[in-house]
Amino acid sequence: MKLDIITIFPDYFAPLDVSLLGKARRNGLIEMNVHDLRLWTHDRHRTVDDTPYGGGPGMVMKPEPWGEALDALTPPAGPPSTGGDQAGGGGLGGVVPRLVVPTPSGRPFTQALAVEYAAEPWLIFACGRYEGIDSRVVEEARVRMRVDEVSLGDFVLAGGEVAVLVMVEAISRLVPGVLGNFDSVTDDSFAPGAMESLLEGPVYTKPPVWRDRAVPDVLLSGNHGAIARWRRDQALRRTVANRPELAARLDPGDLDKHDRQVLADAGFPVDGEHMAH
Ligand code: 6GU
Repeated sequence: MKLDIITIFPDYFAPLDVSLLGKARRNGLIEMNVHDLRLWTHDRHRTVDDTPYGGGPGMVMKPEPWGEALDALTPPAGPPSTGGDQAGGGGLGGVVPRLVVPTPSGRPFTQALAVEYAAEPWLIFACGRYEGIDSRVVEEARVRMRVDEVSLGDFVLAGGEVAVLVMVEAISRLVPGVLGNFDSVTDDSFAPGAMESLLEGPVYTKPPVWRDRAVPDVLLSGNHGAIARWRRDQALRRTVANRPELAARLDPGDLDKHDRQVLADAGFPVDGEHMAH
């Protein structure tokens, strides 16, 4: 998989060399390139922003550097090239990249979207700053490639860089070979196809007693059925406490009698057809 990141702050992406991502990069599992948007400016001050039409606070990113950056990274429009893999500046054979634009006005970034992105051969991330990028950039890019404006949640960051780090980490760990242990992906709380979104319960390791606090006996019992049941109880309780809207979406058909008792004890009774609340 190939990832291109366009930003006015390439230094933000130093963490891509660390830990899991650094290893995936060094192993060649993921090719990541960070590009300074100012390379595609031509004035003395390397200007990337200007005042918004219609007035209002802050600044807007100018379209020209973005247009040139995307042109430079992507194959030219038109019939498929016959010139082999290197045709089209930076192109990846006949592959068209998918463009991801982080913005608080975007569609939610979810585990399902991370799974989708992890299956793409080529992603380009366009990090906006200030009040955002001139809208014509996304409009024009859509003519040539799939474009998603994506948000991490209902809060506002100062720019897209940190959001892209978050997305790249979520995506990369889903690329086959990046994580050692494939189960840690399929067990994810929000793994699509898990059908049931339960938060993970608490975890413990040695020593068995720490500062007078013992690890729950059941986890040391060797009784795998009892352990699985206990973990599910904890997951149900934590989901009700921290994410009642997820608990409300549980399919009653997936809940056995014991589940219903645990939910009722947590103040979240199941009414048969639909969840209460
Ligand atoms: Cl993707 N970008 C910015 N700037 N702020 C955000 C965000 C993205 N997601 C939540 N807040």
